[in-house]
Amino acid sequence: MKRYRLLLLFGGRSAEHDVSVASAISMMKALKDSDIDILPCGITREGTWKVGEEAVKMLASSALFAGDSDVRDIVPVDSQPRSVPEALSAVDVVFPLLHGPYGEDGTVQGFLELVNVPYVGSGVLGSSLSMDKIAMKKMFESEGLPITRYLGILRSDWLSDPEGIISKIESELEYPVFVKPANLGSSIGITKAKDRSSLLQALELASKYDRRLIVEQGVEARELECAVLGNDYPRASVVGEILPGDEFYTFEAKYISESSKTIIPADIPPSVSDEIRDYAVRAFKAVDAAGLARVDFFLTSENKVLVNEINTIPGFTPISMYPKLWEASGLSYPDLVRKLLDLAMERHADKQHRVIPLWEAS
Ligand code: G1L
Repeated sequence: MKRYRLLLLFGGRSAEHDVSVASAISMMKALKDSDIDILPCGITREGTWKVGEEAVKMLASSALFAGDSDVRDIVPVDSQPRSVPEALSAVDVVFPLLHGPYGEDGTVQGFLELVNVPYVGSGVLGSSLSMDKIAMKKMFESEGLPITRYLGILRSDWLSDPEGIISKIESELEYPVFVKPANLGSSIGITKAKDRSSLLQALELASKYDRRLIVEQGVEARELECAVLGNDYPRASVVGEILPGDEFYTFEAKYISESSKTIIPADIPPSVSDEIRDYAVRAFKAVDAAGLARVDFFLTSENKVLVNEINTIPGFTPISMYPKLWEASGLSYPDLVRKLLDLAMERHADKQHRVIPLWEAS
């Protein structure tokens, strides 16, 4: 089997910088004895790229893994690259463990395309379509997937005509509604609005984070998730259920606290599970995702399935939902990572293929 050299990109210019750093540490620990060699590459909050000793320092000073003394034991000290170009040319593939704007929105993917290095996960189109909740829903609608009612709103329109926006929302949706910045991966800036005054505050808050906002119809439903793995012929895992500890699945609940419990496989009828797995693959293809994605669903009390969203950069520590869903489907964490690296290489080769030199085309 091929021994991979992997550049693990972590940190980044995002609110989830610390989550990414902590996830990089747990990923490196989990792969310590595998046949995958990891070179860490940290991106500071300011956007500076660090390799070698400076990247290790970023890991060792992790806010969420405070006082983690064994970080230095898991990094191969010899043969550390001295520059980012040297690091990029020393590896087979990049794992961009980066969240939010400048991470999953396609910007890092665009950079990796430019330097022509294989990377794990979706490309520019799949990443940016999945990052913008309005664009994502439009793709789902055109694929005929069932989704909740929603309204896309431009911040400029909200600022120039707040009353008009409020009455539009109230005429098309019912309380409670969820108000979100269209473009943030996490739960930051999200509010559940129960009446007009909380809707006003919610729009005010969300508009601080993005120039595009989305208002979604709230639904009384169970929350189910399905993992998808593959490129052009993706496969769906078993379905899992989230039992929210908080009122809804917040940033805290998702990454930090233990308040959310998961049930794998979810206790649902086989027909519902089949339906969800079919929608998961169709959602993946609808946004042109690649490698991996987690697709999140609502299941109403009448067993109606709705696609909520696709996440092309799901939590990826060994205890996160995505790896756990594959674990339950028979794929271990190290095998999953190896599969993702294989898929990255396959997709890279597939792209080189499409380049027909002009002098050869007739
Ligand atoms: F590169 C992948 F595989 F596409 C990828 C990238 C990022 C998978 C998962 C993640 N996740 C994150 O970066 C995280 C911030 C959610 C931490 Cl695990």
